[in-house]
Amino acid sequence: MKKIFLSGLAALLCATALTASVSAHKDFKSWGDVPKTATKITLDGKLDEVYNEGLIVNVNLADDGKTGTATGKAYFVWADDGLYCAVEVKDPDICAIDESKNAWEQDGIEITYDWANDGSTRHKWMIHYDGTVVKAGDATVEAIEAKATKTADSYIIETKAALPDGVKTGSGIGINILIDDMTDDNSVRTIVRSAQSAGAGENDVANFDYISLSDKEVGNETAPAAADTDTAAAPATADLSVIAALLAAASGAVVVSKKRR
Ligand SMILES: [Ca+2]
Ligand SMILES: [Ca+2]
Repeated sequence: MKKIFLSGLAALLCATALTASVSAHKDFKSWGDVPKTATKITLDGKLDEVYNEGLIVNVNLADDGKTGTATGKAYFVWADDGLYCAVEVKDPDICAIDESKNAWEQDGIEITYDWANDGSTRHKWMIHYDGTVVKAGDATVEAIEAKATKTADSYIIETKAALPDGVKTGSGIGINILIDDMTDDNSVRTIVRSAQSAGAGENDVANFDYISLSDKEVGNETAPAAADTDTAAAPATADLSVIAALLAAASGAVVVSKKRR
């Protein structure tokens, strides 16, 4: 009787776990809040300092059974002039661009935004490691700017997408990011995903989770040292109290040493 109860309980727990994992993307979970940058981003294919204060997402889950080993990190911040996404990719085998192949069969990244966050539109761009932009779905090439830099075994693609009307603080934006990692002389394609988009597919925006444009501000320059002149009296007061404290401590120390004798 007890055995039956326990196996029933185990089955129930399994069923609950399965339901949770299958329905993950239907629940439209947030990847996190994207802060607004007060420091202007330079769109040059290099990581501005302020990206370290942005929303950062690992893109490192490769398709099983493929030869690609690329991993990446996506950084998001936003400003009034657009949503910035920079992806730094470590790819030990960057293959030459092959124009005879499809846009998704080149080393590079894919970014998809569903600006309304309702699964109705698919603004997707495939951006090769050299910064070439190829649009897909409802996207236009003009809607995104991309710059890229490359080293022997890594590249950074920095993008700025203009915010459509109505997208503002508090807006959710359906999101998918992946890396196309070509290997074996550009013949094998490995898709590398983030944990958040694993299982969401490449094009089914109805399954995508989202990011949120936060009112949290980052990158603010620290206030200039005007306090030095405006509050000149304050340090003097502080100095006196520090001296008083030191004197008190010193006299205390004398008392203690007397007691120890
Ligand atoms: Ca930059
Ligand atoms: Ca590659």
